[in-house]
Order: sequence, then C-alpha cells, then structure tokens
Amino acid sequence: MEQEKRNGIAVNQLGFRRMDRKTAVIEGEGGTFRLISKTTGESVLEGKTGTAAEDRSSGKKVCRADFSGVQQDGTYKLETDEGQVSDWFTIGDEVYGAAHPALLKAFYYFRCGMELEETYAGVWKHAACHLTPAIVYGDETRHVDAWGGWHDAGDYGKYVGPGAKAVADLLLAYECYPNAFARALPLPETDGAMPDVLHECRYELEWMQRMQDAESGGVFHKLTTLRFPAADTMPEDDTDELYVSPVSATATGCFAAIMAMSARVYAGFDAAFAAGCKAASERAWDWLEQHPEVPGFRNPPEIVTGEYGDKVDTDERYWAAAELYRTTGEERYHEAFLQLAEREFDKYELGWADMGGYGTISYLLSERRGDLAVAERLRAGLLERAERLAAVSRKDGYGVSLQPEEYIWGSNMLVLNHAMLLLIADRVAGTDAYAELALNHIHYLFGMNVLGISYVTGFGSRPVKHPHHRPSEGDGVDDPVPGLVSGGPNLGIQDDYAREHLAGRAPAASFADVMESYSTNEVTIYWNSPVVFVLSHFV
Ligand code: G3I
Ligand code: 9MR
Ligand code: ZN
Repeated sequence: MEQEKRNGIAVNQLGFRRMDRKTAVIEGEGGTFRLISKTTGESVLEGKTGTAAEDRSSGKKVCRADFSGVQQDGTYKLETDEGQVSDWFTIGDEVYGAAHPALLKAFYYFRCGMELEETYAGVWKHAACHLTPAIVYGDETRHVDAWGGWHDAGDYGKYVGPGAKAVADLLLAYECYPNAFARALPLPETDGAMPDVLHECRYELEWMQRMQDAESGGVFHKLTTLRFPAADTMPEDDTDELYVSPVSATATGCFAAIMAMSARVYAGFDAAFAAGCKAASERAWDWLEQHPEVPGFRNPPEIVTGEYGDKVDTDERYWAAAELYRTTGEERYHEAFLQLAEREFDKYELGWADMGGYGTISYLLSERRGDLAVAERLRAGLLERAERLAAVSRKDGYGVSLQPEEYIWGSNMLVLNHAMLLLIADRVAGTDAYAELALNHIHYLFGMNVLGISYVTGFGSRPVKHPHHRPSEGDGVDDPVPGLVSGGPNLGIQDDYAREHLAGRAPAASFADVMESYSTNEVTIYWNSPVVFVLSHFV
C-alpha cells in the first residue's frame, strides 16, 4: 500500500533547530510561499521561492523556500498560492532529541540470542533466537557456538563486514560526540558507568569474537541458515540449521580493525574486555600476514543468503593497520599502513565492502605522530572528496550529494555516509564549512525528498510503515519496530515488486513502502549507524 500522496512541498517532518538554516523543496515554478503557525492559524512569514530548476535525480522541476528567519519555537506548515501544503513540522532546539536515541535503540531490537523483554522492547518483545551452535561449512563434524550479536537486517543472517561497519560508525560517533550519548537508553546492561552505546556495541563485538576461528585466527565470513526463512518468520521460529561460511580475508581484515579500535575505546571502562579485543585483533593480523593473497569471498554453492562478496581486501588491511598502529604504537603496523597507503584503492569510502575511509579517518584523527607527507596527502584527498560532495549537494534539487546513478540498493547509506564524511572533513580541517550541508542530508532522510516520506520508522508524519523486516511483519503489532532506517530508492529494480511497479521511475523515486520490496525497503544495522553518527552532531 502506498502512502497518501503529499502535496508538493517536501520538508524535514521532524523540523528544525531554532538557529539553523531552514528550507523546504517545492515542486513546480514556485512564487510566493507563506509559513503558517499552528497555534494562531496566521501567516508568520511571506516569502519568495528561489528560481526553479530541473532536478536530475527526481525528474522534477523544483525550487526552495527559505524561512531561516523564523526562530520562534512552534509548529508550522508551508503553503503556496497554488494550493500546495506541507506537513506540520516543529521549530525548536529539541527536534532531533527523540530520534537520536531511537536510532541507537534500534540496535537493541536487532539483537540475536537473547529474549527482548517487555521492559526494554515494549510491544516488540520476543523470545530468544538462534541459540544452536553453527556447523562449519565443509566440515559437518565441527561446530562454532557464535550466539549473540545483531541480526543484519530484515533477515536473520549475521555477517562480519556489515557488523564492523556498523560498530565503527557508532564508536566514531561516541569518540567524536560523547555528549550525545550522556543519557541512558536504557538497556538491560545500563550501569551508569559505561555509556549505553558502548554496551550495545559490546554485544556485537562479543559475537564477532566468537566468529574468530580458534584454530587459525582467521574470521568466518558469516553465520546464516542455508536460505532465507519466510518473510513473516519471527526470529525464535527460525530454527533451520545454522552454518558459518568459510574464513575470508575481508572479514578478518575488518575484524582486526574493529577489535583494535575497540581495545582503545573500551580501555577506560573495562580493561579486561579491551585486552581481549587487542589480542583478537593481533591474532587476526597474524592470519592476514600469513595469507597475503586470498581470493574474494563467494557464497558456497548451497548457501544463498546475503553474500557480501568483496574481491578487494586491501582496504580492510589498510584500516586494520591504521587502528593497530593507533592503538599499540608499534612501528611494524605503521610500516604496514604506509605500504598499503601506496596502493591504488578508494581511501575515503565508508561502506561494507569499501572500508578505506575508516583507515584514513583513524590515521588522521590519531594522537600518534604519523608520516607527515602521507598524512598531508590523505588529508588533502579527504578534503577534496568533501568538496566534491558539497558541490553536488549545492546543485541538487533536494540538497543531497547523490548523483542520479548513485541511487542504488541502500542509497540511504550513501546519503548518510556522505554527510558523515562532510562532518569528518570539518573535524580534520578544523572548520565548520560543511555542517549545514550535512544537516541537509538529515532533512532528506526525514522527508525532504521527492516522495515526501520519512525513511525512519516511527518518526515524522509520513514514516515508512512496511519495511522488509521479518519481526515487524511477523509480530502481529501494527507499527513496525521504531527507529529503523529503510534502504531507500534503488534504480537497480532488483526485486519482483520493483520490476512490476517501479520500472521507469526516476532514480530518487524508485522506492515503495511495501514489505515485498526488499531491494528498496529493507532495513539494516549499517544503514542505521551512519545516521546515528550524523545526528550526534546535531543533538
Ligand atoms: O557498485 C555497483 C555500481 O557500480 C552500479 O552502478 C550499481 C548499479 O545497480 O550497482 C552497484 O552495486 C550494487 C551493490 O549493492 C552496491 O553496494 C548492486 O547492484 C546491488 O545488487 C548490491 O546490493 C547489495 C544487496 O545486498 C544484494 O547483494 C546491497 O549493497 C547490500 O546492502 C544487500 O545486503 C543485504 C544482504 O545481502 C542480506 N541481508 C539484508 C541486506 C540488505 O538488503
Ligand atoms: O528477505 C531477503 C532479504 O533479507 C535479502 O536482502 C534479499 C536479498 O538477498 O533477499 C530476501 O529474500 C528474498 C529472496 O532473495 C527471494 N525470494 C523472496 C525473498 C523475500 O521474501
Ligand atoms: Zn537471532
């Protein structure tokens, strides 16, 4: 079922902080707009839109209404002489205050291997799941007891690479914006000593440690059933045999990286846990050194769950070397990093496959003395990337940094990864040049997009209601689990629903809020995590 169509004005449905720039996107030629106060019903501002221009990603002619001058707390809507009306939205400094913890709480809802109790999960409670040890693929006599961690997405697979990206974003958010995590969520582990974001990440990190092969130190790529269960299966009813897929270099590389990072972040809270992370990281690194050339991971023939295939492990090794150097100060890791930095690969991506950006960020934010020339080159590269994204945002009708061809599966991750990169560029350069553009990406996510939809469940006046998320489908509760970020428009047309209903749509409109459309409307841990990072800047 498609949502009721909005009426030509797209706005962040959560609203705006008092002093921020405030804009909405109006379809058509524009002209006069008015801002109406809900309390008085009166117009508090009349203005003229900017010039209309064709937006390539949506195929629409659009213009901007700028009402930044209004700084009075309240609830408002926009209207035009043509009868276009926006949703109601709020102006006030706390507008993102509820979404931020909900986006973090989503990780608790993704937990596997424990009961989600009503105290913490409310109506979305459910029994413990996936507690049987997994068969090691290819050796039916061997088992690995890797319970726990987060389900990846709308399915119940658990994959190391995506987990590493998600934890990296959350730990970076905590490192950059500790004050955003001062309040308890709360979680079952809340203790008033360690922030809940670290408790939540530890749940995943402990699972990852169970995924390290005790024999070799390499890390199993993923843990799943052979095939996906039916789309309304609750986690506790998904009782098919579990398998761990073979060790991969990409999983081992990002595992080494995230464990080294965790050793540093947790040191002040739990020395024993931090030491365990460091040891796990070093063992994984040894495996990498012993296996310099490894073919990319492919699903074994009988396993058809998410592949997360990735042929290139240079970026994961680079990230691992950066974190190990930053955490231990050992010169051998620095040398490895400098050698890897000479290789040709993208050093600014923050994806589940291309992870080089995390290595670059680690090296540039490190307290340790690095190689000045290399650091300068990476810094310049990062700033150049940021400037390129900023240029795209400034020209885009909806103010985001995606080119039409970038509306791929999980496009919302790219939107938020870009915003994250913009904020990190500011941090590295010591400027405040990109925060406004980054915030524009948040506006897009919460409704300032061509569909006028908020891509976060439970937030905004027209949120996604039918995500491809098995618990939300199977739990008998009307509302989906809140705080989940939908993948967003995907021009690839990669599921049956999309093939039937979305073919021929503009890239930014290739989305359907239906459960069936897993290639546009699934949710994942690593689509939530960059949103937590970016929103942490604005709360
Ligand atoms: O990189 C190319 C790009 O160069 C090209 O222009 C574009 C055209 O379509 O495709 C891009 O590749 C896409 C790739 O994602 C980019 O990351 C592929 O088409 C697309 O099929 C691929 O989708 C991945 C999808 O699994 C299918 O493999 C998603 O990234 C990934 O997030 C998703 O992950 C799934 C897991 O397998 C299972 N669990 C749920 C999860 C989310 O749906
Ligand atoms: O539900 C699955 C989803 O989590 C995956 O991201 C997606 C792509 O791998 O696949 C979904 O499963 C579908 C399967 O691939 C094809 N048959 C329909 C399944 C959805 O119910
Ligand atoms: Zn589970």
